[in-house]
Amino acid sequence: MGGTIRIEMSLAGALLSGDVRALARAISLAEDRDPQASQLVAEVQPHTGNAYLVGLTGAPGTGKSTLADALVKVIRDRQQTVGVIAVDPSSPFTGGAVLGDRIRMSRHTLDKGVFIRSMGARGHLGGLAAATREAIHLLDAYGRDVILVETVGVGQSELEISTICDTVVLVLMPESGDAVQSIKAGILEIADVFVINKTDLGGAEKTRRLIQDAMGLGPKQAWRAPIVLASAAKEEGIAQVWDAVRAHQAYLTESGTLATRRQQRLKQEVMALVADRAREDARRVLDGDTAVGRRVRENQNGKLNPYALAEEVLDQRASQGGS
Ligand SMILES: Nc1nc2c(ncn2[C@@H]2O[C@H](COP(=O)(O)OP(=O)(O)OP(=O)(O)O)[C@@H](O)[C@H]2O)c(=O)[nH]1
Ligand SMILES: [Mg+2]
Repeated sequence: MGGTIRIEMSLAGALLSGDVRALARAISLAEDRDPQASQLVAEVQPHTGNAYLVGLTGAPGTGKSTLADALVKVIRDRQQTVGVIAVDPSSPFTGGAVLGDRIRMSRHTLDKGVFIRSMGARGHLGGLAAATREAIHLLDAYGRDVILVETVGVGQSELEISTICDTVVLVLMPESGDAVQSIKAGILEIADVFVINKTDLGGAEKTRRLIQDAMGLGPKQAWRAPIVLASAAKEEGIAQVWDAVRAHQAYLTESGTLATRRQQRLKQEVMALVADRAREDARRVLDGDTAVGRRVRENQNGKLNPYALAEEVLDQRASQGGS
């Protein structure tokens, strides 16, 4: 029909007008690391900044997806629209097809106030953080009141989530040892709200005391992260979880910390973009027909000085950038 190009050109407009297929397509472009996605984000940027971003993180299997599903219901009951992004670095799946999450969340599929999307690495290692940030901007511009971002707490991702979201909810479960692990790894500090999930299994009080004691050892904070006991599967304590998030939001707003957090976030995002670009440029210089590239490729004995080579690459970049 020859309509593809017209659709392409109006993708931003369609997204802003509330076309859910345009949103899904835009997020797929972000996931593919297609430059069109960055263009789109730039275009819709004036319409962003209204969504409240909530991160759900924690060890595998603690019930983050189940909690997200239960929270969606509470948020909808309170007349707010919501977008959910489930970030799964281990998944090569495309188009938001992490089946488990899909099925679990399927009761919301007919509700236009709910948009759920899984994001996998799609073979672009390291690109997932950038893709997630873009997806958040797109959902924000689309007009969602709340965006929930689920990340599995492995390695750095927990620390990263605090640079992406306004409120970080750390999901733990009783008797699993993950609370102890989190304490040891210094992860407690990133939590604005603790949720001890699966309280129906028992042992939650012990875990609560463990966290309380660990928190007591740390420096006094202006915001004392509350510990909420919940059972996502039984939908118990979920309203309390959401109330705790809203209380943290109120604290951030009244103390002026929200603005600082968002400045930090912008700074982090810019630094990440600069680092990505620099890495790409360096790769191009080293793989290209350049003196420094040739020397690295022809090197046999490993006796070249990497610092000097890095300087050369940076010089090369600077001279290329000037042309
Ligand atoms: N007993 C009990 N089981 C729960 C509760 N919440 C979640 N589960 C179960 O725990 C398992 C893991 O739940 P998910 O919601 O997939 O956990 P997750 O943290 O999203 O898992 P990953 O995304 O794989 O890290 C599922 O079998 C859930 O049914 C709860 O409150 N009580
Ligand atoms: Mg999950």
